[in-house]
Amino acid sequence: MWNLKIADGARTPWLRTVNNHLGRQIWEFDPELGSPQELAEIEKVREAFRDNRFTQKHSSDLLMRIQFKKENQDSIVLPQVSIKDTEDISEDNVTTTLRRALKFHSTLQGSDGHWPGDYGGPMFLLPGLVITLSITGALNAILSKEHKREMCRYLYNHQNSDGGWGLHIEGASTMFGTALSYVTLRLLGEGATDGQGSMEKGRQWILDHGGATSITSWGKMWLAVLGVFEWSGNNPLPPEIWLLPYILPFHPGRMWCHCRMVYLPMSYLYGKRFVGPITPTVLSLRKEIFNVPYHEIDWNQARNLCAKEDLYYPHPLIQDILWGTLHKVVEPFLMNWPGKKLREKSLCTVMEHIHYEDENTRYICIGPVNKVLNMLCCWVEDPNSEAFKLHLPRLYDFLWIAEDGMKMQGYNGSQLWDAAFSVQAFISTELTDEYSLTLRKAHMFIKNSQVQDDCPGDLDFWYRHISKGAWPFSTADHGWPISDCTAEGLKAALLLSKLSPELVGEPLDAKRLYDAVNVILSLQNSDGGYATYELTRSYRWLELINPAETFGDIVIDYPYVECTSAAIQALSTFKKLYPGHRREEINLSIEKAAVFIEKIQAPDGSWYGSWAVCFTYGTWFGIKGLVAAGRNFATCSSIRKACDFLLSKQTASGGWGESYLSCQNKVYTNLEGDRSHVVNTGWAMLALIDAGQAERDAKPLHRAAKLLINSQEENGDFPQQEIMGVFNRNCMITYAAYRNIFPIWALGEYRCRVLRGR
Ligand code: LAN
Repeated sequence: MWNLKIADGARTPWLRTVNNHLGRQIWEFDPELGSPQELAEIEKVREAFRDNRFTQKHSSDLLMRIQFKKENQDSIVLPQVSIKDTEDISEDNVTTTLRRALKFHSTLQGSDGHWPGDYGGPMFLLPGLVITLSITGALNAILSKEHKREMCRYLYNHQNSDGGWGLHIEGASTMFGTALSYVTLRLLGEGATDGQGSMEKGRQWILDHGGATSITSWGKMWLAVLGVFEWSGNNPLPPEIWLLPYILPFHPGRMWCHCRMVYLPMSYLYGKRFVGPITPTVLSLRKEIFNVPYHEIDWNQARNLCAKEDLYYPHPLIQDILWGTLHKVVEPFLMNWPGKKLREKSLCTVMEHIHYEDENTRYICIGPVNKVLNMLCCWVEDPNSEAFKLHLPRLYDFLWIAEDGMKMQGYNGSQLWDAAFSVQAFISTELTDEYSLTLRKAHMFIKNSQVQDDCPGDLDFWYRHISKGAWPFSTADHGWPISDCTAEGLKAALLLSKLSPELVGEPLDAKRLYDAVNVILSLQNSDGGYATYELTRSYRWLELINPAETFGDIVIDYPYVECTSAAIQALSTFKKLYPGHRREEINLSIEKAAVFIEKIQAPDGSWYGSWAVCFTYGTWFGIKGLVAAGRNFATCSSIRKACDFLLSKQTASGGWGESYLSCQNKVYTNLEGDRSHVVNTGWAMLALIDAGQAERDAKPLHRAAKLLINSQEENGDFPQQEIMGVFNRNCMITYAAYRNIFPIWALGEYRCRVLRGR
């Protein structure tokens, strides 16, 4: 049986850590484990997922739940609450629902204090892992047959009924998703004909949509390293860009760190025109996924092909000219003497930056794409290197298993983020005395996950911002500082510091709180806004050279309503407790940030949220930021408009339900059938409560609360509905803990601020 291990790693010699692996969540297969009943239960949930896979595409993280249920067997659950349409909500109803929810959410907490969970969703990540492992010959060493079986299960489970695969689990089929998933299944050992017709259908989808020549640029790169695409069919990614002076607006050091860190190893592989070993499977794939014989493909034309299903950000003409010139004029020079000298030098520079990133993330790397690409580059540089060995065990940090199979996650988890939100949700209920053990553990986790040091060396040279005092999104070992994670971490730490240390443990040292404040202040842009990991370092027009057809807004780190609002909230909470510390700077910063938030509000009163779906999320942050900055419904027209906006989107069922299409199209879109979603409902309630809706007309809040209460399941859990996270406008990502966190938080505030009128 699969077994989730928490904060484990001490026995693996090639793992480094700054805090005893806190937050590490790894699935291991143990053939000895599991009673016949447990195994049967797992089989049952797998079958149920498969049977409903076209209607419920999101798994419910049931393998973890089954394991935790076993570990908490003795717990008694209060009886379920259900409120009829005509009935009013009593405080008892809410309190019982909350007790049930808090108890259940506590059983999902890991021994180290964090809430482990599924962070899957994107479909283009697993292929990167499997291609890299096949090339480096590490496939069988890293993936057991159980791993492979579960990965195949995952891929088959997420194949759309038309035979193709989407960019993410809920998306319509794309060439990027389909060609890479197909290739991955083949590399995992599946035949071109599988007996079920799934492989045939997948292949047919590829051929019907123009063949793999029309895959997106990232797909072209993966197929090229594998040996099923020619490098001459790729647009140039010259590593020499790293040698240019920083003053240039398109210097990679000025780009969004995710963009910079993905194109860094890609430029190494491109610069070397690296191709892995040509195996019989590779040769066969060359025949399977193209409409014309491989040697007859027009690779020059292929450079700019992209299936219409994949096209979210079409290349502007300037890119075609730019890539054409680089391809035809500059590359031939750099590939031959004397230009080759420059190429060699830039490859060395690129490799230095790769090693720096690897070392300073303990080989986790900033994200799942550069993780496997960096690992591949280390192997290309030296297959026997220590660096490659240090990379291998960290692959497991990205794998997660649920009833839909084993997936590659979008990060090494969302540990700190979920812990910080969970703490705020628990505290909102004012039932903290009863759940102090949960809070104490979470407090430990948060305290020990703060980043203690800046990266080594000259930060400017490595294009790095300060990290000391920041909180990461996942774990301290990952270590990249993020503005809103620092803010949410700080908020959680400050709220906990107000509770009795006997219940929740000693508060964080003031000095470390000051460090966090320092990070937050240092990340504010001159216009008052906050971007994600760094200051905004270049101009919006740089998006013109975004070569990734499937992603929007990736080239620079833009300011976001979420990050800006979180910074205001953290600073204003801090200043109430430490009014003397950097008072003027903090006041100024809060005011500038609030003005920025007002400025970016849409005319209809909403804010576009970039990191979850979408207007309900953004508007929650918009309102919350303005309120934290001291504005209110009476004094601030932005807040009034935002409330009108939210109220206008409440559905007949009393909740809110927003589709991921909102993100892509930037137009508010209800879920199909105007269904409501517990997470959207939670955000909208939190926003309205913060804006004082209870004093004006509490009816919309009662209706929403009733919906949440009636949605709770028998064991205290809430249902997993549609996928709620998003990035780069177009790709969805799972936040498995949100279904518990936001109903708790919203009902907590509802109980204390609406029913009790605090
Ligand atoms: C994340 C996850 C965390 C997220 C929040 C902190 C929630 C957000 O408020 C700010 C942005 C951030 C840090 C974020 C940015 C984009 C990420 C890193 C991700 C969604 C996780 C995965 C995604 C990353 C870009 C996926 C890899 C794919 C590429 C296109 C490089």
